[in-house]
Amino acid sequence: MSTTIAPSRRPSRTLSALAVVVLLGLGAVACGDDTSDEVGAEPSGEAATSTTTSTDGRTVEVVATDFAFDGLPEEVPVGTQVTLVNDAGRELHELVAFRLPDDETRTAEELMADPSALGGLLAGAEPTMVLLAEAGAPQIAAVGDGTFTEPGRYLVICAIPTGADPAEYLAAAATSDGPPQVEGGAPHFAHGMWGEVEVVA
Ligand SMILES: [Cu+2]
Repeated sequence: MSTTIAPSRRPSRTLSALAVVVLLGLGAVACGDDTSDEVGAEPSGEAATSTTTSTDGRTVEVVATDFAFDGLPEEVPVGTQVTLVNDAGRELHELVAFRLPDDETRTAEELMADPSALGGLLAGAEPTMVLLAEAGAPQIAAVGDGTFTEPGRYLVICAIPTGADPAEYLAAAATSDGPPQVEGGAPHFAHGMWGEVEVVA
């Protein structure tokens, strides 16, 4: 179950921690599959959001690029709804948010720099939000609807395997309970596609 990402570029200890995170992300996608069609067809968010942040401060458009989240705010009020737009040429991207435990003092930067700590933290953790988007296509809300409903610090990552075929990945995620068996390299967060958001009451 740890063979879904290419092992050639990373030490095995790092790889196993990354694999844990990838598995978590993929599992979330599979579980939320049955709601994806309705959300993907929901048009109302497009007219309501501007290129960055709407005037009410309650909706935020995050643009996924290769490999970063543009427009991801450092701090938002609780109730803020995020939408994901994929502005990359080809890669599938996702926005997966994990609420960090209240007693977790390490920053996202510190966690991302220590794969074993990251793996330990996220093992058994459920993401509160999973949004996916193919390039130029409406987002798929696989977990939640993009709304941060609870105050706290959130780690945001994209764990899509680099180079994975978007259609193949989504099809595999929709038809399996486990991780999709698709070709791909290291998860996008290994290239820096991650961030931290503080949600305040
Ligand atoms: Cu990505």
